[in-house]
Amino acid sequence: MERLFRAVALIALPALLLGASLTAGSAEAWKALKLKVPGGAVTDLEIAGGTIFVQAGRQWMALSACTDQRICFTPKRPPERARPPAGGLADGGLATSASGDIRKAWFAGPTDIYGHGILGDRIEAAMLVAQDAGGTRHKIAAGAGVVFEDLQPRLADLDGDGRTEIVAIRTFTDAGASLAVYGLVRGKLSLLAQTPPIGLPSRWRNPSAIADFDARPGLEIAEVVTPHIGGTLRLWRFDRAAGALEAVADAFGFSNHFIGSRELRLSAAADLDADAISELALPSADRTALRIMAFSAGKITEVAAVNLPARIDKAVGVIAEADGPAFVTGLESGELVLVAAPDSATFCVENRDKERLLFIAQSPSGKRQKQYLKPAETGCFPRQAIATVWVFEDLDALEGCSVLVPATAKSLALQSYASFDNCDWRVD
Ligand SMILES: [Ca+2]
Ligand SMILES: [Ca+2]
Ligand SMILES: [Ca+2]
Repeated sequence: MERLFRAVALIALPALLLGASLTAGSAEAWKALKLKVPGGAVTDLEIAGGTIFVQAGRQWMALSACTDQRICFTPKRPPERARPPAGGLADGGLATSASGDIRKAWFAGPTDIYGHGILGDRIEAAMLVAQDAGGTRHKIAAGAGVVFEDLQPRLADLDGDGRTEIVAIRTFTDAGASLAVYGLVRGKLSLLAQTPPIGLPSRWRNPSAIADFDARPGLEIAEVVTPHIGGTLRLWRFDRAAGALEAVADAFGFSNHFIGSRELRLSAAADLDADAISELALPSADRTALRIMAFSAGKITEVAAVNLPARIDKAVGVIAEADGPAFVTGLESGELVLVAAPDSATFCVENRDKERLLFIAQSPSGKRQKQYLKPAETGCFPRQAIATVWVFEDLDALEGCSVLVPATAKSLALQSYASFDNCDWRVD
């Protein structure tokens, strides 16, 4: 390699900077890329303040998008998870909001009246507590024969009126789970709207995300109904005046939880195409694929379904790459995967010459990756790792060709090879 790159350095480099045309991305699918994690198998994944943290070999690391390896790992512990005050659910979380009339919410009043036991233990909550902007606490009971089969309330201003709504799973011990919305009404914590329960005991549901999933004002609630037995993805719209949740759309074949787990975040919303409307990533029913779904005109459509080497068992996080958001999640196998759109995923080079040739991709900082490509063969490299592509007849060749790859380029083809930098390249 030493010899090769010394030789390369001698080549005159009038590297043709070809005018790149921004053609539409190819029909290439979204991809899962296995991330090489320092420390090996990932044992835990946490998301805090928009940052994804993973634990491997007892070491916690924060993930960030970076140029050469795509994802960089920095030793760092996630902040301690906020817990409810005394009397709160022991394994519950504390929800906080920076604005609105309700600033904190948590579940309290542990009870064992419901034996479903799918959230880590057989203890659920009998009480919802909210703390308002003035620091006053307000309580409401789940009701007779009813529990909050949930770990942490979700705070959001669903209808954009400046008042905070609380979204919780309210389960009837004889009829299963319903999705409920609470809020302050004249200073009193009140049930504002709820869906019908599923209809059978031991039937649960898990919210996936609260975001603007359609072009209409307000945030919608995306949830998975019966995630353990072949779940339905359902979108709900909150109507405060009508005191109702209105079902907007349905799709089948999802899961965002497995029995016994306290991790409820097996899904994430992100605006993937920069149209200010969120898309949703969540596992398939058997959790061996990450499905990316979009909502429009009352319909749910699949943007992509990315197969994974093992089942998802950790939270799904969003990471902002240069070309747009991508998803990171952990698998039962201890693997960590990045699920990314084709544009941000890879940059592919096609060999249209009639000889087998050696292609070397060089990153902005000088890191190199090589691949031999046969005639008509295409090789792909991580997109952000490409600044220059070289081609040689073989590793011992003294001269070859190079081309600078503009940041806007989608793909590259070598039309024909000729030594001394006389190659014919095509950049798209
Ligand atoms: Ca509101
Ligand atoms: Ca909306
Ligand atoms: Ca969008």
